[in-house]
This record gives sequence, C-alpha cells and structure tokens, in this order.
Amino acid sequence: MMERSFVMLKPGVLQRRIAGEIIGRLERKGLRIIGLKMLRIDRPLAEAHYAEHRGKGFYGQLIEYTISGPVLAMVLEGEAAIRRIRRLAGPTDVEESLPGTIRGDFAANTRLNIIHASDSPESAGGEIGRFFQAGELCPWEDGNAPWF
Ligand code: 3AN
Repeated sequence: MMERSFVMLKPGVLQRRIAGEIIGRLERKGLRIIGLKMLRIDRPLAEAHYAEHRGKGFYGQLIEYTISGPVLAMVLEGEAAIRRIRRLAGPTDVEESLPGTIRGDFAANTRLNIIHASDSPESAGGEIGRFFQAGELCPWEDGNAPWF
C-alpha cells in the first residue's frame, strides 16, 4: 500500500556529516522524497512531537538533544513506506540494532539517536501535519515505480 512517512534526521546527523549517507539509503530502497526542510525545532514543537514520552527518565535529555541544533525534516512516499523505513532505521536500542541498519551502522548512543521515523499511519499523519504545511509537499510522478 502506498504510504507517507515522516522522517527526521536529528542534530547529530549534521554534526557527523552523515545526512547524505542516510538519505541515500532511503532513496535506494525506492522511497520518494516529497518534502524536505531544514529547521531548528523549538521547545513546544519538540514537546508536542515527543508527548508520549513525557515523564520518562530520558525525556528531558531527549528534548534538549532535539532542540540542540538544526534537523532535517522529510516526508517520504512509497510502497509500505512506514514499515520499510522503520526496518531501514533498525531498533531504537543501539544494542539491538544490527549492522546494515541506519542505527546499527551509525548510532552509538540510544539517547543521541539519529533518526526518527513514523511508526504507524496515524502517527505519520499527525507528524506530517505538525511539521509541514500542505503547500510544502511536492509529490511527483515516479517513472521508476515498476522497479520498486
Ligand atoms: P523510535 O524513535 O524508535 O520510534 P521511541 O519513540 O520509543 O523510538 O523513542 C523516541 C526517542 O527517545 C528515541 N529515538 C531515543 O532517542 C529516545 N529513547 C527511547 N527510549 C529510550 C531509552 N530507553 N533510553 C534512552 N533514550 C530513549
């Protein structure tokens, strides 16, 4: 099923100069970038995005890290995009993420995670709406669709 997912490359990605590598992996899996912007997330937006984690031990650090520098926010479209991107990202816990996944290859610290990817169609819809206005998305015809 054709889906849209919200992906955010967190501040450590720019610090470590691995944005191109990560975006390349998403593209190679056949996903289409239909929205992309760089922004500095403010505290209210970070708190809204991570509302489900409020009260947890790592919440404060998670918010501070998320607002510590610019992020790359993206909307990707493709067949089963949500599940594909979650599989490419690998598990949240860096001890569990296998080599070959984005977290398995690049994340050394669960608290300083490098990628956020929507985990359901419902959260994707909410997250896309929180970060992008409808006019900022640019869907395009995919001439390579049969390959993917
Ligand atoms: P995911 O980003 O894989 O959907 P969530 O939503 O459970 O994972 O967690 C959001 C973020 O909170 C993670 N990317 C990570 O930075 C942080 N986090 C989650 N669980 C932990 C934990 N047990 N210890 C430290 N940080 C965590």
